[in-house]
Amino acid sequence: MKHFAAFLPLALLMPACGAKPVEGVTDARITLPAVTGRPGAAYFTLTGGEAENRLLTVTSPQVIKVELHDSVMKDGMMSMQTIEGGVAVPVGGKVAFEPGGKHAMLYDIAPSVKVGGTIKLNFTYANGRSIEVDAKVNPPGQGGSGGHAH
Ligand SMILES: [Cu+2]
Repeated sequence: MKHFAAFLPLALLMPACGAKPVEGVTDARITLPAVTGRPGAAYFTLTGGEAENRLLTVTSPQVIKVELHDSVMKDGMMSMQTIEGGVAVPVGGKVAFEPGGKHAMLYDIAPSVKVGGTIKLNFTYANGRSIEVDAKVNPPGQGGSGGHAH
């Protein structure tokens, strides 16, 4: 009975229609740098599944190095911090990586990656799961590249 009682609040979080939350990545897109050689940025939404998970890394076969960053306001200036230890994805929740907030910084993007095309992004989670998505490639400046000057 003790275990059943502990499980109940979790069940109440589920949508009324009975649909189970699906862990995944939606709306993935990247913005190319305005100047070749500068980093680009990737944005996406993480959706939580039936168990809490944690996004650990984002990688791409077309990018040398990817870092997870958060944007923070400091002394009236927007600056970026590397996210340490990954990002928690709650059960059935959503975590948005978007301009002005969390993002993945893309260092050294392959020249074959062009506006209008796609780029492969791999999302690796704490439970060992890996999700590959094709992200849309947007031109520089679209989706707010402000605050990306490292
Ligand atoms: Cu950044």
